[in-house]
Amino acid sequence: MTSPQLTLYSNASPAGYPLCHFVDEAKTLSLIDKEQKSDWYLKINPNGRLPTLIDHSKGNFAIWESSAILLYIAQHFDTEHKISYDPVSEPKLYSEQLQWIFFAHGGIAPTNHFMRMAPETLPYAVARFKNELIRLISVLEERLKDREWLVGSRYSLADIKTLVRLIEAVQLEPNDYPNVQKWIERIEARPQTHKGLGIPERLDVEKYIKKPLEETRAMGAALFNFKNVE
Ligand SMILES: N[C@@H](CCC(=O)N[C@@H](CS)C(=O)NCC(=O)O)C(=O)O
Repeated sequence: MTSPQLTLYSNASPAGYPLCHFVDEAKTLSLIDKEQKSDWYLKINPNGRLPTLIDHSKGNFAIWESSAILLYIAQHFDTEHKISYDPVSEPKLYSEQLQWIFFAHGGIAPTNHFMRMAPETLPYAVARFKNELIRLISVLEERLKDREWLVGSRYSLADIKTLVRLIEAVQLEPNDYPNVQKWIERIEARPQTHKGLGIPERLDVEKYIKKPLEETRAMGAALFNFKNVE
């Protein structure tokens, strides 16, 4: 599935990790140096964020938005559908796969900011997103009660996308969610996934989840300049 045709501009982030095991060349950009806002990068990604994929085999075609990249890689490089579902021969499973990818991208991903990165604790915002995250994880717990993978009977893009967005699920005790916990272990045990979670640096899911607030807050300030408006 890997191909020298692809270059991924990424970093150690939940948007980037699901993509890393599919590409031969992963280039890390420095957020501290604001490389994602440089002129050359904005030409390939007008949104000025990581990740971006370049497909050299198609005239250096650029794809941005992590879930769009994931689907692009599957469409062109997972033609045997080892880790994705086929829209033509498996339309219902393909649709379910999309549903869970959107659930993770639009639902889980935005819950992180006020709980972990904001420079001050805003009680309403923290409660709102923490409750929402707990609700979303409960949806996963229920979904996984009698199945190994989120969609169908095999590991797919839906699993990796959702797992990596979950790393932001701070302060949640894994024991409260045994089905989710076992599913995380199943995903991490897959050699390809394990490899991908090591690029550009090893993602330790458990450790990331338990990162103290001071650390994630400092990260938000350093990388994204999150601060109060004066
Ligand atoms: N919806 C986008 C979000 C991408 C995103 O937020 N990327 C972060 C990665 S840490 C980033 O580039 N942040 C830098 C910035 O905000 O300038 C996606 O999924 O690709």
